[in-house]
Amino acid sequence: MDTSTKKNTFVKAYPNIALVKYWGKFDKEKHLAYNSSLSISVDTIYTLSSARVIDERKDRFYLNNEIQGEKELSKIISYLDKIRNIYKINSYFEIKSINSFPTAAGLASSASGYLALAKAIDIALSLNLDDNEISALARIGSVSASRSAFGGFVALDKKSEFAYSFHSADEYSVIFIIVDSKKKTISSRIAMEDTVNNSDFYNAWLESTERDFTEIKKAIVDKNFSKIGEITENSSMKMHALMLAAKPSFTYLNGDSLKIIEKIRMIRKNSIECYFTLDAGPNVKVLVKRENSKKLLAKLREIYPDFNIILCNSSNGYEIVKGDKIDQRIR
Ligand code: 2P0
Repeated sequence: MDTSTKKNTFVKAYPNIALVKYWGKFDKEKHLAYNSSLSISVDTIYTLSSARVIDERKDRFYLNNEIQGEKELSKIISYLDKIRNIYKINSYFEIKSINSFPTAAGLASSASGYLALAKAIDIALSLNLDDNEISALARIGSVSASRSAFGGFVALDKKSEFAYSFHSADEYSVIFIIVDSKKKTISSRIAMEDTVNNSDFYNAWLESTERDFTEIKKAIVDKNFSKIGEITENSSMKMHALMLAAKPSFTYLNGDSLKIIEKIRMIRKNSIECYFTLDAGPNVKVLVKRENSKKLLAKLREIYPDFNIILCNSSNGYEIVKGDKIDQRIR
């Protein structure tokens, strides 16, 4: 790709929502996960990123068209330092990113964000990495980002460097119920360290999660939605229980999260089969069969008129998009 083609080239990456959650790193430098995880990649909400080598000695980072100060920039710089170190290069970058949804609110923005960034760097440096290598490069930014390299159901084996596509997920949708779009006050990294070190349940988490991982794969292949949903809810509740039982105890859940969990159980019992999952934040994601997704969306919007509720189908992984129009949107 020559420089003129690269100029208008953007990476559009999508978040993924873990059904079997990853929680805890055994190698904090290399970002290798203690446990296996399995996610569904979603469409509709995305991060759009470009990277360009600049003739300066410091990186620049624009997020949603605003130049970022030291705090946000330092995270990007430490990621780019890792890349400079791996590829033994001395280049500095201007990174431009747009998130179509709230950043760092437990909505997997780091997954789409680091995947978009990894691929944008690959393009800027003409590294020609394959998707396994892109997955691994995104992982050193954020473990969950490695799963956004692929579409459908995606698996990441414990301690593995890259994720892999496990199965199509065309029959399923995820509805996001955004109860709070503020940035989380405790980062996932800190929360994970606290639970690994201070939760008596951590070993039980590791053992049961490998079982969940094996069983959900079977349920996906068997198209056993009830089993997929049962494992999904249990994995999420176990992860939050780890934090509730840490010393000191903390939680990402709030009153709205708990009320919505109850409501999803009621809807499941009375009308539409659907299952909840929550990540490092109070926002609720609901897994539903695609054939019922619009009906469930309408019902949830009627019940919760004040919350932003977004319907996503499963995505096919990241995309490369080109064009001056996008270039103008990202100034
Ligand atoms: C996951 N989460 O499997 C789990 C479940 C949130 C809850 O991975 O420290 O941004 O950068 O590896 O990947 C969110 O944390 O954390 C996450 P780091 P990441 O999706």
